Amino acid sequence: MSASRHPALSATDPELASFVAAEEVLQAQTLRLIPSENYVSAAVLEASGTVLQNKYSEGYPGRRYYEGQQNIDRVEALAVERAKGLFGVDHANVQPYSGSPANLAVYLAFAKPGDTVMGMALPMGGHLTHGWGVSATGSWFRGVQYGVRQDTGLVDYDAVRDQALTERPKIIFCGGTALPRTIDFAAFASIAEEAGSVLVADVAHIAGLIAGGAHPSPAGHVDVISTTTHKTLRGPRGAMLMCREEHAKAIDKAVFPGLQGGPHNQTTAGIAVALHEAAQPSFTAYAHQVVANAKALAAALLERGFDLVSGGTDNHLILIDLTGKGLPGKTAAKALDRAGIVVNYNTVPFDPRKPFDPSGVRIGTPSLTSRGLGVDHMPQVADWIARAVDAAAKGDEQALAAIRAEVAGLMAEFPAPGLPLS
Ligand code: DSN
Repeated sequence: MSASRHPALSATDPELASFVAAEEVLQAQTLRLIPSENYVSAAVLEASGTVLQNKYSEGYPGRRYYEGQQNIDRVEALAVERAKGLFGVDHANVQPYSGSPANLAVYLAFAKPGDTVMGMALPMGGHLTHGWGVSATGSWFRGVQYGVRQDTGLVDYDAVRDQALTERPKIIFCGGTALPRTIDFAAFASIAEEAGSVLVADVAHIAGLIAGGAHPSPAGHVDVISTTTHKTLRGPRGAMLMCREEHAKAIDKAVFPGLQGGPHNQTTAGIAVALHEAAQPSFTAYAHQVVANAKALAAALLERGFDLVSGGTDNHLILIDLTGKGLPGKTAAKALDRAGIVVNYNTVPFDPRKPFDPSGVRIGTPSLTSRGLGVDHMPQVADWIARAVDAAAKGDEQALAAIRAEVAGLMAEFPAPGLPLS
């Protein structure tokens, strides 16, 4: 960040400004493969940093507890209309602060403490808030968890049905954070109907793919769609809950006054801009390119002897099981970071290792696709990953430094949205 780009921040707080500047350089020069991250556009960045954040707006458009909402109401109503149009839903609430509060609001709307809720187990690819024990959702509710088959790495829908019919959960969550395969929303819908459960699709990871037509939509199949806005959807850090009209009141009441106070209006503005961007033909191309890149990267990794959970990917995400490489996921992730390739270590299904030092790394293509990298670059990316893992196993720091320089060289050719430095 140059002083001319953020003159007031640089003048007022040069120390903080230097941290932001360093982060901008880091994001520009590294190959960011964390599948839940992305680059927002300059327009989303601008909208997220506006004076809209000076307003308190508890309530909803036309029904606020504070005056002076002429402009805020228009911003939120625009975001809501765009969300409804893009995802084909009856109702949208754009106020949840992020994914976890959004999911908590779902519990508040449909369940009582102690009720049984069902979701994918965290180590199998689910999310903390889908009833996992260490989360409030697993403490306040009776969480029962499904997983994937050990032989295929895929969800066994017959097993999910049997479990749902035995447990009769109030809520079933589908979706997660480490799922490389297409979610069959219709199959979940028939299970939820049989079990008498409210079905929630947590599409935080794949919302952008759904918006761009690169993953089937849960709309029409599920009761509620929960999503963050900052992953493949390429918006600011926030969330949305979308639902059928019959659930609109319950969802709105749960978000406010049930759980949250005033919405973050500057974030709502950023979400509105991201939704506008996601409705453009260029975003449809982006979403399909994300998937094409992930498939090409998966194929290139398989060629280099990597073991991928479920054998590959249908979406933006690849889960690598490093057991066969003899390197723990955390060691690999840290070595890749030193090589300028940013990933996160992750459990793999049936992982014999602990979550803080698991067997896998999780990677994805949303960020590199936002920079314009295509399928032709994926063998190079796989090569860097293979070389870095090999170097880590040998403790070869020079090799990692050499990869870092090569990565920075390629990244310099592909400026990132919102990062003029690159
Ligand atoms: N932390 C997010 C992710 O990385 O997938 C999920 O909440």
